[in-house]
Amino acid sequence: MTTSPKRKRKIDTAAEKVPVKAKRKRTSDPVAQQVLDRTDAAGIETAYDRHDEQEPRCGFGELGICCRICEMGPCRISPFAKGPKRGICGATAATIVARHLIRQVAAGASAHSDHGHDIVNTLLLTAKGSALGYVIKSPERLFELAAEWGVSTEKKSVEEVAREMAELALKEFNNQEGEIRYPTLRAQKATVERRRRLGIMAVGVEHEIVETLHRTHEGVDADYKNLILHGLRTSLGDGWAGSMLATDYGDVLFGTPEPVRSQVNLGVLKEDEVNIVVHGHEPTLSEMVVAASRDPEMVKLAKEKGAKGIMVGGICCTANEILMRQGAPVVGNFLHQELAVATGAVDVMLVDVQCIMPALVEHAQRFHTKVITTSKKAKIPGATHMQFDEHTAYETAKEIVKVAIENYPNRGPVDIPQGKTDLVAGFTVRNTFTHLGGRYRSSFRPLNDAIISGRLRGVAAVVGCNNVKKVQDQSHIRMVRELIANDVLVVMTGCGATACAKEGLLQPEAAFKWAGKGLQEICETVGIPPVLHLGSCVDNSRILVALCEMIKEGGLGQELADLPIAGAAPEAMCEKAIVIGFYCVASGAYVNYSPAMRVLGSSEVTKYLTEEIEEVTGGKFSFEGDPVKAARLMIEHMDKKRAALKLRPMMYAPVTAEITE
Ligand code: BF8
Ligand code: SF4
Repeated sequence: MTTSPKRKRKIDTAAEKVPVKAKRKRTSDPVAQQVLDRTDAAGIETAYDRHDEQEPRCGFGELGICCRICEMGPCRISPFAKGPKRGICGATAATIVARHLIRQVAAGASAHSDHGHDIVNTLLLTAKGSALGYVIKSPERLFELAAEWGVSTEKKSVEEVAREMAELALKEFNNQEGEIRYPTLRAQKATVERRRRLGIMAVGVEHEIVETLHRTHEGVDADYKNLILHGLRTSLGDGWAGSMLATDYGDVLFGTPEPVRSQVNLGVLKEDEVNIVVHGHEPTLSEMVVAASRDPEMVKLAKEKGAKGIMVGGICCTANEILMRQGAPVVGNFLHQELAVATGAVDVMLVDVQCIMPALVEHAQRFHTKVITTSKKAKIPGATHMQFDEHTAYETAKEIVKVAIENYPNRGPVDIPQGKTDLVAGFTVRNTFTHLGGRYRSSFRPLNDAIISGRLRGVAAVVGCNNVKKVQDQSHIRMVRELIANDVLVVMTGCGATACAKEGLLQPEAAFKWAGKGLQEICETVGIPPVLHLGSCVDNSRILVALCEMIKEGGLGQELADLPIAGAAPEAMCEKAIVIGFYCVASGAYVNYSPAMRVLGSSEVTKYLTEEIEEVTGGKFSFEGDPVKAARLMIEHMDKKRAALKLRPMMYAPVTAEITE
């Protein structure tokens, strides 16, 4: 791991060295490449072109040392011997970097948590009978949560319990005193005590976000360590409340996932069917659209227009939501959004919130595709807006499906690349480990035993986005291949999971091709892939819970920081990825994050995040840009933890990962 800005820039900006005009390698996905070749030939612009247009980047921005928080600014700190070392108010590089970083944490936390808030609210409306079309699909999960939260269910209907639970959950968002509920219910005592000692136990989701904005206002908190501690607290409000509630209440409302087979990549689009691509994040919208597309009235209408049926597939995390619960096909990850439209086969691109490129609208105008926005929080000039409202969700979903059907005959030339890959998804804390415990026993014992005996080295969570600064999917694939070759069980969410799914890593057979012998034995016995898809980005909370369960099972230490585990976001793109990194480090995990956060302009902040913070939370960051080197750092960390726990040596030597993509 490197901390000096100079060295770091060398790793993370390798793409910048390529002359702007030369077409650099943009994707490791051959299916995506086919479409890029066509967009190039037709002179159709994509995010890759806009990336190149931005070169060369502003060095101050990249290093995080420009501040525009107050109207005396903007101020810049010189990274060189000469030039200003303080802003007009006296803020140093460390203050500026830390302030901006925790603002990013707060923005990421608010994105996840606002999404969680909407799901809880939809459950409340459903319980009251005013959200037409929604039903509580998993009363079992609801009653389980009620038992965990100490809410009596005796002589109460499902709706009564749901209402009470939703009202309690809403308080987690706007609590003004006390603590969020999940850490004491789910984390270890030592972890809870550590957080209390540090003063980083979140009071409520919004409380911490508001305080972040206050602390980072001009002339408030100037102490970088104090700022970062509050960033950790804010992130815990997301990971252990906002996101965790999104997952739990999503499971109650839309059903708890079970392992499911499906397919991924642009080849899932259908030449002879109406194609609706749902893109964004909230299952409240996508679940209804999937249901409406299966409505016999809609199917009949589609046939009248000459289509054989209606295909609903997803992009980004909404894809993961409908994949996990409905087995719906995945059209692609973040950098597939423009490519899907460029096939000419998308009749409607339906978007809600987050990760939606505004460029989609202009791009879609070159084809017949209609871009429909649905959230009052996310409108794009030029798009058709059809306001989605929980009270009338099903009706609106049907209207949207109708627009797609009506648009089907308007298609111009269609060119769908034939590539698609089979995958298995739908893993959760419970069902994964029911598998690992054998068919009849739900227990983490076999997982812990496999780690203790040296059959498995540990568990790695590889999560996050695509980033146009990197070759699409390449870092995810290379890192995961290296990890599984070294007997590390990998869990994934978000666009990273889609990247590896496209590569075939989410099939049980992948274990025989690429995993080390120990991991292979586990996969064979249990019938799971070496890489487990745990869902969307808010479902990273499933990983936190799984880790707590591992500690509870015994033999692997007292808190999360003791476990032989590591996390990574090798193609991180947005503020949501930053907050995830933060709550993992706050929870005691080692996290490799790349491209590096924009902190390298302050050696103090960089050192704090990559070294000193380990003394505080038990976790830390590294910013290694090479995915294989990063995987080795993660393995090194796991080995250090294994040694501290005095676990047995690894049973098998790693296989050499032969990377060809
Ligand atoms: O919340 S992985 S690009 S889709 S942010 Fe966005 Fe990143 Fe994809 Fe999902 Ni997560
Ligand atoms: Fe400059 Fe300080 Fe204002 Fe930032 S807050 S713009 S460093 S004067």
